[in-house]
Amino acid sequence: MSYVEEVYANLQEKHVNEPEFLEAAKRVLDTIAPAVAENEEKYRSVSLLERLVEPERIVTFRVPWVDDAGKTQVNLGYRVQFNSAIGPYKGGLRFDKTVNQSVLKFLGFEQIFKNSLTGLPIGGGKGGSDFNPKGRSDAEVMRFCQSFMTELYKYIGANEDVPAGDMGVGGREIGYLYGQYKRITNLYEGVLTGKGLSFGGSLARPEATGYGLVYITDEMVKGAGKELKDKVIVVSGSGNVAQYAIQKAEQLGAKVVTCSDRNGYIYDPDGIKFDVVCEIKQQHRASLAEYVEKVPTAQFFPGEQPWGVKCDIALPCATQNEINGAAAKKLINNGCWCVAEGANMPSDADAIDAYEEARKANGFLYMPGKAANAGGVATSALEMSQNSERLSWTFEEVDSKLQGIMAGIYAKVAEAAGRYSDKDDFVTGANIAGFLKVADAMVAQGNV
Ligand code: NDP
Ligand code: 2IT
Repeated sequence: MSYVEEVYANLQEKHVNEPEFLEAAKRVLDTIAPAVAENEEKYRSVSLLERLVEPERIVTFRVPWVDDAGKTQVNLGYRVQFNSAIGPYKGGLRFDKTVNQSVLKFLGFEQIFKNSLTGLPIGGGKGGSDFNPKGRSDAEVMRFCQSFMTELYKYIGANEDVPAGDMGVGGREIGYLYGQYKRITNLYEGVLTGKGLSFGGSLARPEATGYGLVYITDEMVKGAGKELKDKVIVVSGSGNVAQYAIQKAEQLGAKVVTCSDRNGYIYDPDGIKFDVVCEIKQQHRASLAEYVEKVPTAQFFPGEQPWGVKCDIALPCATQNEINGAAAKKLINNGCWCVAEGANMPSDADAIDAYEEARKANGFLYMPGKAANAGGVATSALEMSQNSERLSWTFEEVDSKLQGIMAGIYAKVAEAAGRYSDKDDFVTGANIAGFLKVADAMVAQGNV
């Protein structure tokens, strides 16, 4: 058995009830094997991989809060502090009923390599709760956030662990969390990112994940001698990442014809209207079914996903495992030649096998989430820099840094792909380029 196989076998035995985490760990371990082999003796002697796959710390706590009817509700809260070799733990908080330790460990593990790829000094972490914000009033969300932070504040800090948003956590939740942190600690510090502009947030952070996704897609498409202009794009999701991916893709001359939510998907042959999606999702917090009331030429397909729609490029921006093998084949058979992931791990193992087959046959382009959606966390790190120097940069300054970072990630990923596999094997490229920096720092810092 090779070193990576041994480590995975032990992990599988130990965490048999954590399927999402095991899936993420297996994918990374399988693809970094050639880089591990180059240094196997060294890595084995310091148990590098055995340490890499276990979080430095996980905190779990109960979150009691009182709903509008006066009843006490109890949720679970978590923070997975996975790896601090290259910087303070950094990663989002997810509030969704599907949250559990396995999901947060998978997200935290991915975050280590994503954050490394940005080139900025941020370690990997993730947290959240099984709290379901759907249908809750503002006052309920505030009370929940205050209770959550009343426990979490003990474990975080501007130089220790800096959470941000993820699914179900946007500007509103970050505001309530920040207020409670400040009240308890008396500190006005950059302990959270994605803050409002009036209290230390960065311009362009809300846009950053979606914009960054389109910037790196543009790089990848250009690298293959093509262009984004006039291409038809299918987007899933209609939250933070999807909204700004739609806006930037349209600004660059592509046409986005779908977006989706838990209720179904919208097909708008004239191009999805960014303003309408934002109004429904940011202001009304409602179902996308409303879209057809405002744009009668569009169609709503309840309970369905958009992967059967003919397109050039697919940008999955909703959730993990939203594209299975059959969906991936449908995309490819309909002429799709490029997938870039706005969500974390939206393609399951069978889907990735289908992309890989298409890559070898016809140069299918696939950029995995840890590279493609790194623009959000990279801009969070830029928010941390602004907070530290107590200055605010202009939108143009942040956006131009984001573009540079995404171009840099593409270059790093393509370089590692060419060195360790085929030049367009961006899965291997992203995992190895992310891994090498973390491995180097872990070896240098000794057995901690
Ligand atoms: P939001 O909560 O803003 O939006 C999530 C969107 O996905 C919503 O439209 C939601 O539908 C939809 N969705 C969620 N679960 C499902 C499901 N099971 N089936 C169908 N649709 C679903 O989250 P974000 O946009 O922030 O996050 C989306 C993805 O991007 C996540 O994987 C997240 O981890 C990842 N990501 C986010 C970053 C960020 O900066 N926010 C950075 C990097 C990655 P509905 O409207 O009905 O709830
Ligand atoms: O998955 C992610 O990279 C995020 N949710 C963003 C994390 C951050 O710290 O901005």
